[in-house]
Amino acid sequence: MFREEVLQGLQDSRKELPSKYFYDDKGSYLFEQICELDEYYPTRTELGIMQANISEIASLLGPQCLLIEYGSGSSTKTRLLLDALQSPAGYVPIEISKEQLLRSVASLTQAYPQLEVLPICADYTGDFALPNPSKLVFRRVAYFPGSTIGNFDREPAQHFLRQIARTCRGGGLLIGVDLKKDFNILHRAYNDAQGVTAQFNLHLLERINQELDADFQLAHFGHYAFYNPGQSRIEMHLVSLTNQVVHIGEVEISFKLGESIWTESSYKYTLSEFAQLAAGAGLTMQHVWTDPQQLFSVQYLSIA
Ligand code: AVI
Repeated sequence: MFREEVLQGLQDSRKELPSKYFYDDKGSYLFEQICELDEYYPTRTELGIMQANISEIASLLGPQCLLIEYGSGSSTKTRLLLDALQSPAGYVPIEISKEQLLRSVASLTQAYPQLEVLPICADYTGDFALPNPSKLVFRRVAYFPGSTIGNFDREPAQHFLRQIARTCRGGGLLIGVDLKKDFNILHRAYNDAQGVTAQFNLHLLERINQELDADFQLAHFGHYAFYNPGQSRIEMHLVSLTNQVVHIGEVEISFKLGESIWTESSYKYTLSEFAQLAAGAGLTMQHVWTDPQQLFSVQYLSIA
């Protein structure tokens, strides 16, 4: 799958690579470093919103809810919710990395001995069967923090929300959504002074070298991220700094000087734009929490 998607993406007239491939061990580590940067406001802002409003959030989710986390990673943010929820019926972390899933399940079961943890090792955008907890479920609630929804183009984002709506019929979705703001704040967040985001972006080429027998020279590509206001998204690219030919196994890919590989989009929404997107997928905005500067939002949407 990785090889096919990489070759297909690089043989297109507009070269692109799927951003989901950033997250191998080193990529996940670099992303954690990004989350700690002064310039990268989303992580700490979302955490602050959650901390400030956790009792209200927990009471909206209600007692005996089955919490289903899409792309649970290390489940660190989830602990805040698990601490506050009233007798949760269970926790279903969905994570593609088996090692990460096993690690987080082990530490969660230790920290929450009463909680039934029902892990699913899968790509959360695909199909999976939801396990049945032994406790009575009053409401299924999907949890999708981090504004990862911003990394989906609009149509796939709506498709994914529709999938959540099917899984959690009669329940809801708790989601982190990054908001539109001053372009300069956005620009800094994706062009940090230490160059960690550049390293994260370039690591995709390193991963292709390691896993697909390729010979990308990282010094021959440059990190380029900007806000595209017409499309309401940050676009992240790797720009070829020279005319060059790269090999992926037997396949040759040529790059002209200045040609780019589009590696990620990160869409930013107004509250009403997101409410409209969600409504199209059958979700109704119930409550929105933001920070004082309105940089980020945590939203609870209900599903009929
Ligand atoms: C995971 N995702 C929400 C991040 C974002 O802000 O779009 C990924 C990222 N890319 C560069 N910096 C962070």
